Amino acid sequence: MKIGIVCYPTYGGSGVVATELGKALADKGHQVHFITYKQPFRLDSFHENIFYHEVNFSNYPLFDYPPYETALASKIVDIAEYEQLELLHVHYAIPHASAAYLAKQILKEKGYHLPFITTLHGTDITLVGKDETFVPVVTFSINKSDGITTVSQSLKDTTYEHFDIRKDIEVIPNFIDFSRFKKLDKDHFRKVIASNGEKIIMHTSNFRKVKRVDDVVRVFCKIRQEMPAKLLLVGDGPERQNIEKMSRQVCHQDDVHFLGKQDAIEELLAISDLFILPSETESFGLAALEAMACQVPVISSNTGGLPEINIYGETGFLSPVGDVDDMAANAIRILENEETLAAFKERAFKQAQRFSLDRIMPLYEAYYIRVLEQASATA
Ligand code: GMT
Repeated sequence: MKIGIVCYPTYGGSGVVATELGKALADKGHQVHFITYKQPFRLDSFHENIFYHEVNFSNYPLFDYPPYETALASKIVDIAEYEQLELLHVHYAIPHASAAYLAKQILKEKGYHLPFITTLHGTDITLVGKDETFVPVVTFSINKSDGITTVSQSLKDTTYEHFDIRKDIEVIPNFIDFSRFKKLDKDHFRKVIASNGEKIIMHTSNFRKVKRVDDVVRVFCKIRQEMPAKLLLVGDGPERQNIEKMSRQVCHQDDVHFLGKQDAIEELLAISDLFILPSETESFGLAALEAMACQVPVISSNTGGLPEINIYGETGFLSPVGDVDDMAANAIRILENEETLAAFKERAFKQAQRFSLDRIMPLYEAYYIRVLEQASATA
């Protein structure tokens, strides 16, 4: 199959999922064409079945807001015709779904049929999409998609709740590539960070308000009162400076490490004992699943799709959003006893296996075939 994939190429879950899916499809012999404004950061090596097409546009002084959507739609038209794409898969509705619809209509005028699937990832629905400004276009372009998927049941429910969607939505959860995310032996590294055997707590995110990284620091302070521990904060974003300031006031500076953006997350997870994800909303929580794949239990908020991956009392614990006392108490429950910790680690790993790439990728392939059949029947 010849598939076009549109996604955000930078750091962020939706771009990671789109890129890893494209790579897996290419491994299975499909020809995959990424269409984005920058090379996706996980597209880091040559593959005979993967092609990258950059969306570029000249920055004419009249454009206070560069018309990316128009440039993207034009690029899709060009690549679809030239490469004879059979299907387009766009990740994150805004503005990819409306650009895909526009491209489809232009191609239709030329007698070319290009069905498209929209995968909703979370903030395109929960935060940005619900902004009144976007509602008409998001609703229209989701309804015009030939196939719609969400990454969790929770996101499917939220989409129906907040948008007037008249089509079926397929839930296809995010996945883990176990050839990359596995327990690695990094004991030497652990000794550098926690030379006195301290427990290592980790959080990774894009440091946006929705991630509530300040709660991570508060929970850590409470854990630190009970046992020696270190906190690794991985990632960068708008809230980082505030969090750094706050942590200097409330924690001992040697205990909290701000590591910035890191590519080799699996190496840091290899030395971690606990992962904290206290987000306000989280449609899936890929970061938590990556932790579990590396045998790290998760303390999370009880929101969005998180209960679909983090199982209470088995792979970690879930607390109401903002309840740092409960999160800290649960963290201590897991960490204070080595046997308990080992049992949580093992169960976290087992649960992550349910989301292996080998299990989830065929769901996408089967869905592609179904959508293509339906679309050609109605074309
Ligand atoms: O806000 C983010 O965390 C980034 C965002 C994205 O689209 O890059 O993540 C969303 O999609 C991820 C991949 O499907 C999910 O794992 C995240 O839960 C989701 N983020 C939120 O819902 C806040």
